[in-house]
Amino acid sequence: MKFSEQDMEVSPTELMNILNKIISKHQGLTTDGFSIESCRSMVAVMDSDSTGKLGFHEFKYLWNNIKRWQGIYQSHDADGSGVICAKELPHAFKAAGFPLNQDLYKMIIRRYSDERGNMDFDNFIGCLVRLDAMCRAFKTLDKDNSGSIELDVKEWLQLMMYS
Ligand SMILES: [Ca+2]
Ligand SMILES: [Ca+2]
Ligand SMILES: [Ca+2]
Repeated sequence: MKFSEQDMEVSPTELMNILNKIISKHQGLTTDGFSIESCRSMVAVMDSDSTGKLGFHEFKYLWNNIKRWQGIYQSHDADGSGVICAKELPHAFKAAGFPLNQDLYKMIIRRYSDERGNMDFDNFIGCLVRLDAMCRAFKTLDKDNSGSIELDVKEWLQLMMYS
């Protein structure tokens, strides 16, 4: 797919159409499709210049990550079930650059996987987009690199409500 820098402003609906078109061409990716809600959330966490859409650089960053995470999804679906089960998840997330502790993995499964602990492709991408964006937001706020940040209620709400 080709994108040009000028006419590049992707709305949540356009993002949904692009992603659903792509997954329809891929076998081995179990998914019930990207919903408008998950695309609105992805645009929100990626929209660093607050335009409500993804500009060229925002989209390119997202795009490159999705391609990389798709490869990780497929190579870490060890049993070939088409979904990432609870056992496969820590390995996949580690490979994506997110070595988390057991409690966080459990929480992520609770939020993004189905009742049997399986995560499908759109949930996997939605989760990683958010995780990546939240880690970057933290790093930006942690100006002295101390590993902890201080937020007032306004900053907290800005972070939480536009995501
Ligand atoms: Ca899904
Ligand atoms: Ca934007
Ligand atoms: Ca699997």
